Formats: sequence, C-alpha cells, structure tokens
Amino acid sequence: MSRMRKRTDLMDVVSIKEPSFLKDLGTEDLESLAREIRSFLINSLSKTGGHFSSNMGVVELTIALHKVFDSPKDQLIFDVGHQGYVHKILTGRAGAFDSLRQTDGLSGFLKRNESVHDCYEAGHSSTSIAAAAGMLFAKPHNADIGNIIALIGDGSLNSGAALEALNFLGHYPEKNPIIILNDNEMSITENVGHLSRMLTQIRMRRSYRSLRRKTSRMIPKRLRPFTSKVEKRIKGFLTGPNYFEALGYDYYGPLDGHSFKHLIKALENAKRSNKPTVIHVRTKKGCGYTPSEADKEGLWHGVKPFDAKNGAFHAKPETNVMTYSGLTAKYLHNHASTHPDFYVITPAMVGGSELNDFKKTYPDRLIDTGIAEATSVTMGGSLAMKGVRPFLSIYSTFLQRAYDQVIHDVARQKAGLIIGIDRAGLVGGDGETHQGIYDIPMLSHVPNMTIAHPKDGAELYRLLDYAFKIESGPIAVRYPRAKDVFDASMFTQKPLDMPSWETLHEGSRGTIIAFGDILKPLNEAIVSNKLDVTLINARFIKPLDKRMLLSLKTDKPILTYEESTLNGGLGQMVLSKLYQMGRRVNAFKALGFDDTFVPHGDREAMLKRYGLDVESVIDAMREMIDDAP
Ligand SMILES: Cc1ncc(C[n+]2csc(CCOP(=O)(O)OP(=O)(O)O)c2C)c(N)n1
Repeated sequence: MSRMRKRTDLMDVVSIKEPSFLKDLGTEDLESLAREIRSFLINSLSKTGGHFSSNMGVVELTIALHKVFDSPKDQLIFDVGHQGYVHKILTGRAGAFDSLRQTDGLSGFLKRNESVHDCYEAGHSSTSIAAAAGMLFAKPHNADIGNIIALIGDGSLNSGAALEALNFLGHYPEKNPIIILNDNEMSITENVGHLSRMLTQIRMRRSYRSLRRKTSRMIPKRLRPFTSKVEKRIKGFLTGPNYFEALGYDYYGPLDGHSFKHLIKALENAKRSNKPTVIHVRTKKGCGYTPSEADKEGLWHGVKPFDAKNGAFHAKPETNVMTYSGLTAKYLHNHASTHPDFYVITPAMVGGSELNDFKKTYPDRLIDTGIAEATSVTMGGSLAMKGVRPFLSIYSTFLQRAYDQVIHDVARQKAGLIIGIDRAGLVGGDGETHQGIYDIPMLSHVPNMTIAHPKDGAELYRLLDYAFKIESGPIAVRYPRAKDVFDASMFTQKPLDMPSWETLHEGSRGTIIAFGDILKPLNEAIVSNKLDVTLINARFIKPLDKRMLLSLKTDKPILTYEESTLNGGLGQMVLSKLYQMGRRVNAFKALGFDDTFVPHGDREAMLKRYGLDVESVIDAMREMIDDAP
C-alpha cells in the first residue's frame, strides 16, 4: 500500500512538500488525491474566495503534468495562472491557502518568488505559448531547461497574442513545445468565436470516427455504398487536417481530461516526441461541485466566501448599494431602452462588468469579442465612425492590450468611442498584474482623448450623459472597484456642458486637487480636522480645467492626489500646465504610485501602505502648510 492510500483527511494535502511523490502513485492513489484536493479547494476557497471553477476543472490535468514531467527542470507554463492553485498545492503551498489573495499572503497567480516551480508569471491571458517560444530559444544556451509545456484554455486561445505564438512556433518543427489546450467550452462565461466552434467540430469528428467504426460493422454489405454517399457529404466537414495540424503540430485528442489513464498516456507520448505537439484535453469547468458545474454566467469563476455545504454566497446584495460596474450596467440598460442603434462591447468580461442582465434583455446588442481587446477597440472605433455610438466596457488593466488601437485607430480618426474603464485604481486580490493604475499615463498624452473620473455614482451618470452627448470622441470614463448608492434621480441630473472641475471645499492655506471616491471621505476629514484648504474635484483628468488652474493660489502649497501611477499622471500634468501658463508654484507635491508595481491585498490596506489613504493625505497637506514660509 502506497503512502497516499493512508491519506484520509485534509491535513495530508497540507503536508505535501514537493511533487516528486507522485511518481510512485498508481491510478487509484491519484484518483484519491484528486478527491482530496477538490475537498481542500472547496473548503479553503469557501473561506477566502478566489478562482474556483478553473481550478476544480484542472485537478487531474495538473496532477498528471507533475507526475509525467519533472518540475522545476521541466517548465510548466500556466496561461493566466488563475488555474494554478492545484500546482501550488502540489508544490508545497497548501498550508498558506488561508492567506490566498490577501495582503502579504499567497498570490492568486503564479509568482517566481513564491516557488522554484513557478517558472513564469502572468495574470493577463494568452501569453503562455509565446513564453514557451522564448524558453525554447533559450534552451540550447541553458542546461537547466528540460521540456517546455504551455498550458492554455480555450478562452485564452482566442486572443491574437496566443494565435501569433502558435503560428510562429509551428514554423519550427525542430523545436518541440508541448501545448496543452484545456478545453472546457468556457471562458469566464460561455466561450465565443469561430475557434470555439472549430473545437466542437473536432470533438464531433472524434465521436464520428468511433461511431463509424462501430456502425460499419453492423451495416449489411449491400447497403454500405448508400451509407458511404451520405457519409461523404459530412466527411469533408469532419475530416482532413485540423487547425493545429495545418499549423504544423502533431495533434492528440480530444481526450478526457479527468481520466488519469488518458492524460498520462498522451503526456508521455508528447514527452517522447520530437515535434511540436498540441494535446487537446476536455475538462469540465467547476468539476466536482454541483453549483459550479452548472454555472454558465461565470458566477463561480472567481468567488467571494461561500457556504461550502450548499454553495450559498455569504455576501448578500445590499439594497440600492451597487458596484460601479453594476451602476454603469444599469445606466447602459436604461440608455439602450431609448437608443435602438446602440451596442455595448466587452472583451470577455460579461460577468465581471455585470453585463449579464443587459445580455439577457438585449442579446443582439451586447458584443462579446472574447479575449480580443485590440479587436474590441478597433471595432468600437469603426462602429462609431459609421454613426453608431458604442460603449466599450473594459478593465483598465486589459486596455493595456489595445494601446496602439486607441492611438492609431480611434483617437487619430476622432472616432466617437466611449470607453468605460472598469476597475480603475487598485483592484485588491488580483494584485500586481491587474492594478488599474496605468491607463491615465497611457491615455493622457493621446491627442483628441478625454479622460474623466467621477467622485461618486451620481457623478458617474453625469459623466456618462456627457460622454453620450458629445459628438466626437474618444472619451474614457473611469470608475473604481468600489460601491456606491443607486438612486433613480441619477437619471435626470443637470447635464455638464463642458469638461470642468468643481470646488468641494474653500480654504485659504493650500489646495488639494484629486479625483475619485476618495473625495467624499477626504472632504469630511478636511472639515473634521478644521484644515483651512481648498479641495478641488478634478473630474476631468484630460483636458485639465485651465480656468480653475489659473485661479489657483500658487503662493500657497498645492497637493495633487491620484490612485494611479505618478509618471504621466494628473500631478505632472497640473504642474507642467501651470508652468506653461506662466504660473510659478511655491510648494508642490504629487501623491500617487511612484514608479512601482503594487502587490495584491486589500485596497484600503494598500492605499495606507503607499501613503495614499485619507489620513496620509491630510498629514501631507498639514506638513506642507507648516513648512510654507
Ligand atoms: C488579456 C486578458 N483579458 C481578460 C482576462 C480575464 N480573464 C481571466 S481568466 C479568463 C477566462 C479564460 O478562459 P480559459 O482560458 O478558457 O480558462 P478557464 O478559466 O476556462 O480555465 C478571462 C477572460 C485576462 N486575464 N487577461
């Protein structure tokens, strides 16, 4: 009896140090380990939250990868890395799962400084094949590199970044990347695009072949010519080289991704092969937990804490308090009811941006491009140029993928694209790869671009009204990963005529210029601390409000605040504009993230750590006032 047979409780998963123990285990032991890992994931994630379904789906696949290959010499590259929890457990990190995604805790993605087994980091999708390409070219120069295995999901394969790399590596038959396509027919929500249809055809082809083998034996000889005529019709559709073979790969599959027998056989074959190989594995997203297996809306992709017994989420929706994503979705729903020629575009974030209800009401007016941010921007721009004003709902961090399209396709042609920048600012548990702190510098120097950010939900609606009102574009309206109150009167506010700032508090000893949801608590703190300063709401970050800039008391200290990176941000723009306008400033300080990557952790805790919480802003202003001559 092997060691694993004796494993009976969850403690055993926590005691795993290295994946090498898998080499001794037979199929039954592996199956028992898979069950234990699933129980551990349910138990642990019900307390911390985290990426649930993707991990439940790859339990057998990850165990099989570690059994057949020898990490860390063999390089296991996980695309996105959100499905890397089983890998973390097998490489000795189960004991740290109670800190998952929390401040200073275990990362929700792979991290090179967490383990030698994490050979590559991600967070954004579709990079694993290109990363494998780099390692393949490094291999002749580096004896420490063994086999190179890239794991990628069917959703992530949609992206140009993945397809470019697949095409590129197919051109090098002497290199032998092993690409594992984890096909669960889902992105966060149901997968889109023709590739996903093609994967269905491949699956049908396999069923067709096995059916053909069985039935041809049963059909009398005289009827066979007739059946073969019918067959020929569908044969062209179902046979012939598939996409991967056409690109130069040896293709295996589709195989049952929950069968150790099939997985281990295919992985061992690929290990022996000296050609580029694609192994197409079919898995069930959320496998082993009834609520997540049934989910098509992406509710179990990333979860908040839940009741492990019945899958009920602990966090109950609060009446009238909504996320900014939810507030935006509600606005769009309302707008669509009076604008029949209006589209919402999302690159694969229907669930995250809370567009599920919009999709149900207006299925033909929600364009989900899949993980194709660049396409979503260019397409949105050209739609607008043809008189249909679309709203592109995109996370700040994923807009990075479409930088060139924003400049080249949209802004240059003054296309009236409205870009709703979701998750602008710190994002919490997703951390470093997902922080929405680079879009302002990215967009601030783009001609024709307007950038706005509301102080609260009501102002969000005014800014959206403004965005839809102006004729040309583009305009970006940012909103944070936070909540605010919804009130029906928000639909009927006085519209803004032009990009302008507002004064929230009058004072004589200095000025704070800021934007976003810090303004309300900051204003309250200014009042309660009896700080004699002016507080300005810079709800337009571009263009700056020149009239208000000219009225600033530049002989008194000026402090700017942004939950964003400083280089190319509001502070630098304010200072340089003041100098351009011939004003000289006595004392100036810009608060923001100073040339750094911000790790995962609670938003409030991180703001405090970087001196960007309300208390730190008040202290900084006080210090400037005290130092002033
Ligand atoms: C560039 C980019 N866009 C969007 C996302 C958000 N995202 C994270 S996982 C995911 C779905 C990926 O689907 P798939 O590759 O099939 O993996 P699965 O979760 O189904 O295993 C998406 C859209 C991302 N991480 N990166």
